Amino acid sequence: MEPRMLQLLLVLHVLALPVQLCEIPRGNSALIKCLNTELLRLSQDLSEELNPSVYVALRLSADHSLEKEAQYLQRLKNVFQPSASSSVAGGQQKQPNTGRLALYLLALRAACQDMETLVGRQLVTRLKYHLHKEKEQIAFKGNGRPITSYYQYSLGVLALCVHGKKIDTHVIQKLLNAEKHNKFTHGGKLSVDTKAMAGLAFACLEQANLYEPRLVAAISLAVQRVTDRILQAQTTKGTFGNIFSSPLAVQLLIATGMSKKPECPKGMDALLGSLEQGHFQNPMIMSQLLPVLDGKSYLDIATMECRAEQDTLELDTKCPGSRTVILGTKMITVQLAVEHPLSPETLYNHSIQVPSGSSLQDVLRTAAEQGPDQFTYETQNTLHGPLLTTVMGVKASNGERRYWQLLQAPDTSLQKGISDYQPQDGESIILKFSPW
Ligand code: B12
Ligand SMILES: *[C@@H]1O[C@H](CO)[C@@H](O)[C@H](O)[C@H]1NC(C)=O
Repeated sequence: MEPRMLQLLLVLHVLALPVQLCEIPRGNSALIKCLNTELLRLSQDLSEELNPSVYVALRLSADHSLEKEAQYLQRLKNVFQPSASSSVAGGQQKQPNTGRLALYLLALRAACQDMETLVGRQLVTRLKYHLHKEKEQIAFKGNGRPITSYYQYSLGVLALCVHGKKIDTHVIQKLLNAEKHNKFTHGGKLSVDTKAMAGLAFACLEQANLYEPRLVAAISLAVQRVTDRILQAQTTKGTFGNIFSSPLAVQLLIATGMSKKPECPKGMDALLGSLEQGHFQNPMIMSQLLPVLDGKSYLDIATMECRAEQDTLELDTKCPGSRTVILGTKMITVQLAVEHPLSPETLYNHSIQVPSGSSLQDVLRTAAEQGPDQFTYETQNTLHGPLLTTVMGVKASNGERRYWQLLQAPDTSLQKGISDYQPQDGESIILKFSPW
């Protein structure tokens, strides 16, 4: 054989090697860069909710705009450490919940901030106190449930862990118990998102070298079980749970060295496919996704050094149509019904006309402007977008563990919130007061 031919064969052989690891096929770098740029753009948009998770994603990326990241960090500090800045507008900022505080601490670690300062130590103490309160709730008042959720509880444990802080073993024990007894649910169904977040927390604790062998053994077992369950949760489409829980699920697989399993590249394919089709529009989900596409997980925050970073990310990268929604001139009809378990009749049931391309939130707004039965509703801003909290005067309260579930008639739970979901013509939406 001619030497050149041999060379060619060798090259072909290398190219044909199967992609065993959960790696991103090279051709997708433009797609990933667009996601990165979109998150950077969101961080500069003052009308967007400040979100430490967006900051974390920007920091975990290989490509940076260091100046813009620094500006965003400063804005986060102004909100989360109002004492540090003199005159924050309003001044009466609500205390962040466990999860937001945890995300903020993750952000500080991702910025390589020195925590051995007065403010730094105060923040760590505050998060420890939050977890203590959550733990008390689980043990005494909450019937095995924390104040917020096991998702936020896990975020709290993870955040302290990436800072190298030792966590009260009782706090860890409660999370281990919850895992054992399948307490990780989302509106009554098992939650892959929560499992993945708990798994990330366990994986961090396992590597921390701070706990006695018996506890470490229990933690290792939990890591195993959670990853096994997540692998089992893979659908034929390749997602783990639904597409929106898959970013965190793949983070866990990356963090636990499971990326060699065939499930991982399959999951990655599903994520890339959905990204290409523009299914990731929610800043929170986008921020959970970007690290995955760089082969990273939240565990990698623990070892970040913030040195020699590539400062080349530009806002003006050309990307296919971003979040701008074009409302059609065509009108569509959406049936809107409100159900409450204690009321034998539906509280409201009318058809609403909106321009095509409208969100469910637009439908609610239109319904509220129309008679004769007055539809009323209230929302609350969260890092995920506007959460529907009150309908027809009935408020969903955390204490009672009730929420306004969004359904497509008769009983398909929507996978998006009111601002992201766009109903089709003739679709029937039910707002149902449900337990979780
Ligand atoms: C816990 C949780 C819930 C709990 C929240 C109550 C509680 N006390 O914690 C309950 C069960 C009520 C809930 C409800 C819903 N959820 Co939910 N939820 C989560 C979960 C697991 C964690 C959220 C969290 O704590 N974040 C961390 C903290 C720090 O951020 P935060 O902003 O302070 O958190 C608040 C918001 O996230 C808000 N919230 C929770 N879910 C949703 C969903 C939407 C669309 C919005 C706007 C807000 C919101 O509740 C949190 C606590 O106050 C995420 C998983 C994930 N990957 O993020 C799914 C998740 C956000 N939920 C989701 C969905 C679809 C819903 C529902 C729309 C389901 C439905 N068909 O009704 C409803 C909301 C309906 C409404 N009224 O507007 C999806 C969103 C997907 C997307 N495309 O954006 C996720 C990603 C799960 C998934 N993989 O499908 N959820
Ligand atoms: C609302 O009304 C429509 C027709 O008017 C009916 O088909 C539908 O079953 C009603 N929905 C509920 C939830 O009662």
